[in-house]
Amino acid sequence: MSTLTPTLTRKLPSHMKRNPDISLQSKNHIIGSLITNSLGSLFVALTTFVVSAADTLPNVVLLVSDDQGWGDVGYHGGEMATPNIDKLVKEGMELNRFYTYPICSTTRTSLLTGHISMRHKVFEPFDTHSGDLTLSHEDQLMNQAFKNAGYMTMTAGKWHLGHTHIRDFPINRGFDHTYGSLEAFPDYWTHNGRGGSKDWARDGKTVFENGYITDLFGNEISRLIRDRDPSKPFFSYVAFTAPHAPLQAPQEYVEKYAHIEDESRRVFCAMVEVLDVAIGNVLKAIDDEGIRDNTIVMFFSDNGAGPVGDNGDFRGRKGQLYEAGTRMPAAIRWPGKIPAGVRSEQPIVVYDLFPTLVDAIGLMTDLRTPFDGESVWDTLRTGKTRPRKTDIVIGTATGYSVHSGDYKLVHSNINKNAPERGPQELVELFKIFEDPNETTNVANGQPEIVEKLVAKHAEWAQMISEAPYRERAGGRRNRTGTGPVSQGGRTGIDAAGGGSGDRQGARVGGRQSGGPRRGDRPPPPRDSDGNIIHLHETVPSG
Ligand SMILES: [Ca+2]
Repeated sequence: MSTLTPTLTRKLPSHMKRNPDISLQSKNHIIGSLITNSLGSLFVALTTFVVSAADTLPNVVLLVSDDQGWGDVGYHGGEMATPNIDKLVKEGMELNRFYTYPICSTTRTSLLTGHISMRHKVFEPFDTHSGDLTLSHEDQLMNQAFKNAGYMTMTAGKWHLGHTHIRDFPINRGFDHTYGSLEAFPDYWTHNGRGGSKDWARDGKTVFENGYITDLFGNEISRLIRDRDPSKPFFSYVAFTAPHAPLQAPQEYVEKYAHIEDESRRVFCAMVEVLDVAIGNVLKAIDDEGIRDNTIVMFFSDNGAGPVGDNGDFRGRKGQLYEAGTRMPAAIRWPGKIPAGVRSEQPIVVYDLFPTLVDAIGLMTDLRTPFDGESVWDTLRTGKTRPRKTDIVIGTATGYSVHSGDYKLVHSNINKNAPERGPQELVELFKIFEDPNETTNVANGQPEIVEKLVAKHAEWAQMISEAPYRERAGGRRNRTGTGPVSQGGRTGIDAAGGGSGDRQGARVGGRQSGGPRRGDRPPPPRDSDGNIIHLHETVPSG
């Protein structure tokens, strides 16, 4: 394929050179006219045509970690071993300014829709209080676009984009193969979800397996890659739960970090290392299948770390709009297409990925709402930076941030449904390239910039101001330490506490898993054994 374009453009009439949409049939016709020129041309043209016809669309593998902070990777000086992630960064392009939303479900919504999460009324994690919230059924998801293009689509990991209504389950959202949990943070050993019952399924059917979740996700995707129909390209979305709470890890990995005094951090580091091993497992499957050169692999964390993780010197933490919550370790590899060993300083946001992949691969989409993001494929091909065409807009249920040129605006506490005695509305402006740690608010000195950005993004502020608001009282699945536990033939460690809750203070008074939790939406449907039902036909009537 790579030699086809030069061959054509060298000899094409000028009006055709300008037409990037030239069809294969047209190319064939043109080749037909070119081959009469000489025997040499004949050989070149036939060879290149055969290569282009046999060429296949690239596979895509998205490796997403959960609450892994900026400093929780080896290549950023992290204290845990992540040789596979580090190698991926070297073999691909390091994305040094890659932004996500500061919370799981909002990042995942933006990733799969190519839209600003607020557009779909997703401001917070999908959980017991999410009401009838659903990932948009109005618009095509990224994986659906790949499926329509003939890709085999697979996902392993946590879904966290709807667990109450069957229509929202991943098996009904355009994935040929699904594996893992519907909810956010199943137990790493028992695979039990909220309420203490099984939340673990393959292709929509509950399965009972032994094993540590992170290993299982890596194994599943590796197996699917090895067993795939090689005549079809594949799209793989791997949504690891590590190193999100509950803090649990295999003992042999925890022992490698015995020098770390804090038990929670010790287990967290072990969780990240097992994550890295699982990523290595997937990358090995790609290599063993001989498809490395035709596979786009992207790695990133879904949001910044909670208190057990390491967000480097960045301000804030998970759940917040400051850089610690949103600027993530990330890399992308596509040998021969994306220059290796380059660090890109191009600001990229998670909802750019869908339009970027569409652009890079030439996918057709069927969107009702245009992308909010922009293709950054031109910058990935070259490693060069350029001014963005669109601002980066990131939001939560209480505020939003805007990256625009040299500036970052953070507009906080604008939800009208928040208690009056809560934090007061706040506008901050940072020169984000000069001041990446957001130490100096320059809003007072630059009122015209603030005014312009606030006015420009009033639509999002309006949505956030009217969003449902809820206090996050109590903890989130902080588990009490139980010492070594034997699960799935492997000895593991549960660390005390360590839940990386979404809000500062949410960890106080953590509850044990297993008890019922009050909420304003029904719990997931369950079968007679209490397992969460993943398939439509097994839902009890009524
Ligand atoms: Ca997360």
